Amino acid sequence: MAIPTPVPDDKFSFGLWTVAYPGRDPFGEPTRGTMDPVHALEKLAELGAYGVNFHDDDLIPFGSSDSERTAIIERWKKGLASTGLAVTTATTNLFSHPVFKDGGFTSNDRDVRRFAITKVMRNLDLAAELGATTYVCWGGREGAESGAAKDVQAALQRYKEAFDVLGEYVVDQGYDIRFAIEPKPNEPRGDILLPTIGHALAFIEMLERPESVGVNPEIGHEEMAGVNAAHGYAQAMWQGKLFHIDLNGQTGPRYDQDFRFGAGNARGAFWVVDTLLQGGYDGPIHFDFKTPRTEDEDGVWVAAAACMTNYLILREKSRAFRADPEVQEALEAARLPELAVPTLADGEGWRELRAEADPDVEALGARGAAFEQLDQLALEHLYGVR
Ligand code: GLT
Ligand code: MN
Ligand code: MN
Repeated sequence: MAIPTPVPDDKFSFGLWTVAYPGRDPFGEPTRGTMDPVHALEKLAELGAYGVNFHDDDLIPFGSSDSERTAIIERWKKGLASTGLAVTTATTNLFSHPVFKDGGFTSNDRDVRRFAITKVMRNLDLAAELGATTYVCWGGREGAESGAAKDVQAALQRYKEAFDVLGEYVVDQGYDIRFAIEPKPNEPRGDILLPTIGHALAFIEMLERPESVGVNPEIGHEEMAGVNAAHGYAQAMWQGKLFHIDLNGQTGPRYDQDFRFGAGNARGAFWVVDTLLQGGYDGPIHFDFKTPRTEDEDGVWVAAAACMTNYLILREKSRAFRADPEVQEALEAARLPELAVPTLADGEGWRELRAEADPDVEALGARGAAFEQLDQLALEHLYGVR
């Protein structure tokens, strides 16, 4: 199989914090220098990316004066114009500064909560100015390490209040922006609120404007929770809530590895790509990875390019899998077309169903499901022997 080259039409995007990650971890100092944001734009454009996104503090260091802020933004805008990269999403850093040690929207400290909402409003203005239509909210510090210190019901009420106020702000300002909540089970907090896609989807229904809030699931975070990431993406699409995606690599429930996409659980990555293609997801294909601190800057660009290459490889494999006549037969044998047929016929209700004689349950129980053949065909495509 020829490996396709990434082009802007593929809609690949990267967080500024991903390529600029200097390699700091809880046990060690950075192994790479600070990356100039405009240099990041140039390199990403050269590699074939389409877009970029950023936290307020990734671009404008926390505590910058108004004039410093304006100069940074002007330079950034020039970089965007000369590289042609789009700003697909933006987000707020509500986790690095000590003020956010107990979270932003759900901190027990009311003054912190008020500051957090204001910080988001300020960056929403910049997001709108730069044309971002999705605003990601990762509540990394919204959580706890201990029991009584967090009244979870009260915290969720405050979380809802923040989204309701911010939703009103976006409407009043006339911005074309939707919010995307990014779930994560733990790290940096011992336990984080809204730990999985399912928790976030349920939370969204409690908001004043549920239609303007969706999810931004990250593969690695779902795998940290031990759940099937592809199933989560599918449910989010089914509910019309897959507003954005974070693709990366993770091997099972452990610390957040943030490997380049396609490293880690390769089989899980294949099913995520297949799920996105089958479900018609057409938003940016965003990578949220961290290059290991063993690498220098060259290694960063190897890893960034590899995220796109691995996506394109898996996209080809998913297409080939779906187009394979043997797979179509196996899908039929596994009754996939039948799953798409409503259980009750048109006009039928519980009365008709209740009146029906029972089927031959023993014969039904003896029917094989024929799933193994189908799954083996998928693996053979993935392993490259078909
Ligand atoms: C942070 C986190 C990511 C989130 C980002 C958005 S920042 O690096 O690990 O998963 O997507 O705030
Ligand atoms: Mn992560
Ligand atoms: Mn992420």
